[in-house]
Amino acid sequence: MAQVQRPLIIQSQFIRLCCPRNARKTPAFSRARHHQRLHTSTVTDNDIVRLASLPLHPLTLADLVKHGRPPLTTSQLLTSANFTLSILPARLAHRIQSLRNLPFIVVSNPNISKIHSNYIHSLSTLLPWAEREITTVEEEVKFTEVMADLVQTHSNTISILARGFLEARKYIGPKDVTRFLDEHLRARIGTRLIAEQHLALHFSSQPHHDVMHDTEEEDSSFIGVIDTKLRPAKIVQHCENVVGELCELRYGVRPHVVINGEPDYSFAHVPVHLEYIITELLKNAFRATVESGMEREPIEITIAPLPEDSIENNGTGSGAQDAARDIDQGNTDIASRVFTSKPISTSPSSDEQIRPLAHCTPGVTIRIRDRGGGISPDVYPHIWDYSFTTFNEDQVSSTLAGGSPSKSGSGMDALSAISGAGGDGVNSLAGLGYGLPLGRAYAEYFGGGIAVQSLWGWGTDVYLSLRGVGKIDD
Ligand code: ADP
Ligand code: K
Ligand code: MG
Repeated sequence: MAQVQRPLIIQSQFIRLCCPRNARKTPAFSRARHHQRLHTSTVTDNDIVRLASLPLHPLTLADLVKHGRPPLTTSQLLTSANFTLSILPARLAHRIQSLRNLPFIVVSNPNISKIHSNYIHSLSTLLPWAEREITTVEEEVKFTEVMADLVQTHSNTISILARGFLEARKYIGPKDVTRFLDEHLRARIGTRLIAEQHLALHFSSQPHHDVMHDTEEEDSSFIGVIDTKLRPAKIVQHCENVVGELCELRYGVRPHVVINGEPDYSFAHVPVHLEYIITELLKNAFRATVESGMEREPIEITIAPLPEDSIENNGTGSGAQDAARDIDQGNTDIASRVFTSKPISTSPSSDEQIRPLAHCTPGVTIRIRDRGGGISPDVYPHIWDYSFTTFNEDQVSSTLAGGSPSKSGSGMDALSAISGAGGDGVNSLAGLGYGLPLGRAYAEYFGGGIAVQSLWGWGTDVYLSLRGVGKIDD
């Protein structure tokens, strides 16, 4: 039986990717865990109300790259640390308040309250640092430990929340859960990005950094968590291997992937975001293809860059998010939305969205086309709800036995997806029901989007649009 290759994105995903292996053994990292209970102060309700009333800093992409290309000088690192510190407490306080606004019986669920206490813990760890400046290298190292702890503490959030909301599903409806999670998980994307950017900048600026990279090329293309020369085709190939092994483990077969369009295209983006999204979309395509007995049909992936001048010419035209919604609502104007030079939206719709740099690379649309039978009209309206899934064990066995699949969504399948090795449903092919909505949250974070179009009885086309996160001057 095939060995499951663990996806890159599991726990501490950014750290693993951005910080070389040896860096993770540095004192800052190994001490971080032990430090966590030491320098904390208790957060009062007043602190939370005060911090949550502060305006959220509208984060820009420029903020992420403004400290320069690694290795940073000491003063650049201090600036990065102070910038990070100036942003995080208010963001954590907002999350705490939003958790507290859930119905009491829901917050009382042990899993949801675990997440609440994680946030209280993180804010307590940060408070002693707030309202002062980090001025020495030693302080910066300590602060980096705090950031490493923060990222680590929140690494299992998704599986814990998923379990919590499943257990509390009698008391809160799916639309309310989706509303909460959409806001919460989008905010979490931003908060992690800020913390992980500082971590990555710190570690890639250490003197021992050079010897740990395999190639110089890899060294030069990263600014913290952003890869300025990210090739989507490379991510697709990696994800195809990971998902293919999961698929083989589950069904004994795997479909193959054909990449066409412009496989050499590269742009500036956050690799782990792209990896998460592509993994989830491939899981869906693989599962549908095998369950409808079409595993001999390839899954076709087209990499279609947007024309270079599409951003400059755009005005305020509709973006990929609008396109995604239009397609959801049955608007058939896909060709003009997705395939032409119609730009991706340039105006962020929420605080959580990072604004691109002034000079954007236009970005790319990746189409994932499968022959897996499409999505039935009764399922289609629910696919963006967190926890909604048509996956269940009966369906798998009846399909494999040649019976007709039953559509249902019992929470038990989601629970088993969460309990699977790796947590967060990462090592399951399906069942958590988070793939599409969370994938879309990642895509929309930088002004992109996901549109799903189903040809019921035939197959599904998924359009993932991503804009370049900025042209970064060398
Ligand atoms: P999960 O995969 O855990 O069920 P998702 O959010 O990824 O959760 O997908 C939700 C549902 O949307 C799936 O259960 C499936 O019914 C449907 N779906 C998504 N992608 C496809 C596809 N390519 N073909 C057929 N159905 C799909
Ligand atoms: K879903
Ligand atoms: Mg899925």
